Amino acid sequence: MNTTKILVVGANGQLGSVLTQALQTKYGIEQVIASDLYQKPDFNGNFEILDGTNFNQLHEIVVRHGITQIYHLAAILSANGEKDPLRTWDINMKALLNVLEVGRIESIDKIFYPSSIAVFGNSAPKGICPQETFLDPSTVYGISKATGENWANYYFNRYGLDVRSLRYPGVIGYQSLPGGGTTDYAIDIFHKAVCDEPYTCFLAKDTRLPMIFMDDAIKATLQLMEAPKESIRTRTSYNLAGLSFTPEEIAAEIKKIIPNFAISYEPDFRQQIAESWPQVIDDKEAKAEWGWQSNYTLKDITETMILKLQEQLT
Ligand code: AKB
Repeated sequence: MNTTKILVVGANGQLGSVLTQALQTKYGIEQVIASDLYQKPDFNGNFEILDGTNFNQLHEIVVRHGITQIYHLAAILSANGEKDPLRTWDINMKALLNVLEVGRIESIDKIFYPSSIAVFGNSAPKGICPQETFLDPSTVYGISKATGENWANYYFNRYGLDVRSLRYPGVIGYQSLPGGGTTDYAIDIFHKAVCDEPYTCFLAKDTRLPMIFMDDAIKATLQLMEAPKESIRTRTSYNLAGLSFTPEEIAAEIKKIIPNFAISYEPDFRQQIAESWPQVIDDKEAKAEWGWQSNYTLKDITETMILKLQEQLT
């Protein structure tokens, strides 16, 4: 009998929507409860309206469905978060602490908490950034993620709660749209290219950032959550790398398929955020401890993004 019952908090988001489908495929549609502030009209499966900052609502849903695992994906991202820092802190932290507390009270088997490369700031190495380094985030989103990592570690050490976490780079996928991040340009650019429109990039052409293809991000998440408990030696959050590139490099790759594609650069406040992040991530702990291996090159990603978006948008 399948006893795993999963709650996805923030199932409407860029990663949440794709991860929900992957979990439905893996565990069966009845075993997954998606939740968010509202239900999308085309959603297929079990859904609960949930504001993650409301402890009682969360607790009631967890008890009623007999939830055994929680994937907590709801958060305000780096660029949007800067518009209202105190609200961002409040929402990001309250929702996480609610999930951890419910996890503790209801003896939840496993919790997934996404962290981000936004935990790194100007004191971390820009070149190749190791797992263990100084964390001085430049955004309130990054501060909330770095703090969240420490709370995850605390709940593991203090209560034995099995919380697992990845520091995602920018996630690139055709299935869903991002919302309010600094790495969003790497998805916007494909939407414009496929619609034969010019793209004005909000980052400078040589801004190198760590990214990962959606399929790899989902694979890493499922792999981490399936790994035997004893192999998870990092209880804050694992560095996770896919590849790193600049806007100029991705534009050049797009032009190989869409030669007329035109790009210009008008860096805004997000440039400063991007410059505070590392350019390349060292994920050797993830590779050694639970067998992580990334699969996609910039060429693979560009070809797949264009093909899939052409099917969807044209
Ligand atoms: C963002 O740009 O804020 C996110 C992230 C790197 O966590 N995509």
